[in-house]
Amino acid sequence: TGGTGITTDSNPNARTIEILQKMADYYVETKDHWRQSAYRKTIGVLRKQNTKISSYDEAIRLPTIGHRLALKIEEIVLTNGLRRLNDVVSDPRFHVLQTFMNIYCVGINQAWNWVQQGHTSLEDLKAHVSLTKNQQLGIEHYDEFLTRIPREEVTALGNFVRDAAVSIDPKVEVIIGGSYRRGASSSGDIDFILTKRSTTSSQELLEFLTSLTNHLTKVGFLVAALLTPSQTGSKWHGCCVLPGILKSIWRRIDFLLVPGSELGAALIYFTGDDIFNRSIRLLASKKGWRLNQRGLYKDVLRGPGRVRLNEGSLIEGADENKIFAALGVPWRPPEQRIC
Ligand code: DCP
Ligand code: MG
Ligand code: MN
Repeated sequence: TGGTGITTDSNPNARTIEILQKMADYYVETKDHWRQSAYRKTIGVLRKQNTKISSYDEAIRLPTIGHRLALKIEEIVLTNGLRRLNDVVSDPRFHVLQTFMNIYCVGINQAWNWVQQGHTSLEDLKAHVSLTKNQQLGIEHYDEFLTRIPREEVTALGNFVRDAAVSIDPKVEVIIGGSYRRGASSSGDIDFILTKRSTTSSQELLEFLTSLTNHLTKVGFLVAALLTPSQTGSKWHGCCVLPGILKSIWRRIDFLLVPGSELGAALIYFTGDDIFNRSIRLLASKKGWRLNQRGLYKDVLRGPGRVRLNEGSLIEGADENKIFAALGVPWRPPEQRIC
């Protein structure tokens, strides 16, 4: 598909791989590195097979596949499922883990620590653990942050921000990226790129961002700040509502400051999806180049363990089309950047 190194799964073992992958995901979540790696290796081996592996005997003959996994492969093919996966999914700790991981600003490590300390609910956390301000906010607005934002609302919120931005600096451009730019009918949050053609550093946009967030806060659009450029350089994360609407849901909103010289690379990064980004970056690195949210670079020197030794020299940053062209990848409209 399009030469980006993304392949569709027409493997004869696709169903087996799918179920083993769910088990691997579970072991990632429970930090069982040993099982995680056994499942990953097995999946890797199955991917390389041109025929369907249906029995214990066929599976056990393959490299790295041991007794237990061979049994599981046979069970999957015979029953189109796996009892162990059902057990795992009905393990209450797994659900608690997922509940905790759905709190804004809580990662797997934090969530798993809480599970292991025996906490089983959000109420538990509120009563018994010390939470950061953002985690508290994440719990207070737990259901709201998990509520998808309909596309029309993203458009309306976008127009509100655009009007405010243009009134502060008419040369600033406001682009909605993320899942919205990919054409999604609903989004988890709203991702804005704020850019100005003439700029070469996001520093030049900091003053504008401060005016914008101050203004949007004053008019009741921004209702919380979660992360500001003083922590990150070019990112502002927070929450917003459309003013004047009764009982409006708090929405997650992200601003990314992008100098004009980096707009193309930033567009690719902030449009995603994340899997597409990983695959197009991998493609660049296979050419000995490097793609990040600032640009496409060549002459990247790497030492032992592929450790990068220099920045490389810039091929293109400003133009999204030119980055695709330089990589030799046919242009992919944002709607098709879903993996
Ligand atoms: N991104 C990435 N890698 C990540 C997270 C994000 O490359 N680990 C990039 C690709 C995403 C973009 O940033 O498309 C915006 O991130 P979001 O988390 O907002 O994801 P989406 O907008 O794609 O989806 P959602 O509708 O859930 O917000
Ligand atoms: Mg998003
Ligand atoms: Mn986002």
